[in-house]
Amino acid sequence: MKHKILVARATFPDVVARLEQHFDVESNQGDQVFSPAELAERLQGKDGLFATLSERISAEVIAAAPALKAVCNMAVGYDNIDLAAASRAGIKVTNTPDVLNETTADFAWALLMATARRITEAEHWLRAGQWKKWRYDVLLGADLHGATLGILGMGRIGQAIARRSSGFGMKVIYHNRSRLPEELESGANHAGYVSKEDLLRTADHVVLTLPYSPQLHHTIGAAEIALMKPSATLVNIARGGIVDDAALIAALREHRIASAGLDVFENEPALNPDFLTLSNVVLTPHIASASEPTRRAMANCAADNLIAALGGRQPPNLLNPEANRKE
Ligand code: 8YV
Repeated sequence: MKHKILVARATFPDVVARLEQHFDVESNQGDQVFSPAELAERLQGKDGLFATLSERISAEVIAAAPALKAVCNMAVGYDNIDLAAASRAGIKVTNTPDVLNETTADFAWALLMATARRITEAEHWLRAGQWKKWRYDVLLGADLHGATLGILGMGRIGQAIARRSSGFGMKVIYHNRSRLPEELESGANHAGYVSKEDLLRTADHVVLTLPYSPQLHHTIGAAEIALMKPSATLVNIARGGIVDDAALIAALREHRIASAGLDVFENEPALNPDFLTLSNVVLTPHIASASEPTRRAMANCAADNLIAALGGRQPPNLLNPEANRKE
């Protein structure tokens, strides 16, 4: 008999069709966002879950889904899943690393450039009919070339961002939980390791690419923003909650830093409405990985993991090998 799975959100129809070759699939192509109670109900009798970051797989949801054996997230981040509770319940958890590195790094640059050179603000100004004459000081921004780029969180995506900086002749500094091996620092990343404080003090542009965990909640708050240059740009493509949004809004309003480019927010998609009142932010709806080929690769990666996990094989991107085997 085929294993039963739930595909929690709409995804590429061909990926659903692929899953249907292996499983008895309940798919949510209507794209309803399930409440935790609805999710728990849908998981009754399900062996596997194809999840996205919108599904909170809490200890309660796990306890309510005794048949569940695998949760395969279509995301590299997995802060939506209580990994310890899943491991205790013998549930294998997987993510989708690597397939999104380059696309996400491209987007970090798009957001950084739009923010430093005030592209969104300029377009709004133009559309509002304010472009009446040339002026020497209209919409002056910050340079990227020759500037110092600070990358906080130097994992695979951080390194892909660093590699792109050489064309701009930038100096790259980074801070990470652990320092990169010498050959990675001096090679294509050409990045120097500094403390978080030195990074914030020295960088002209700060890009955040660190994964979220409760220990990293509000890694950037009022005190950290106070270390940054008044001319600095802050870009967050990591996760909501890494930045204290209220503190950032206050700093942007008072021009304590120049600008911010944000793809992720606390409580997204219900972002703090005060962001909408500021002209020195570029706001995007969590789309850093959203190129057609990459989102498709992520969906297929999650499907590969699910097929392996329920097929009795080691899933390629297993996050919790400690999960006791559950038959
Ligand atoms: C996804 C992301 O779009 O992979 C991640 O961790 O944040 C994004 O690439 C999102 O998480 C989809 O679930």
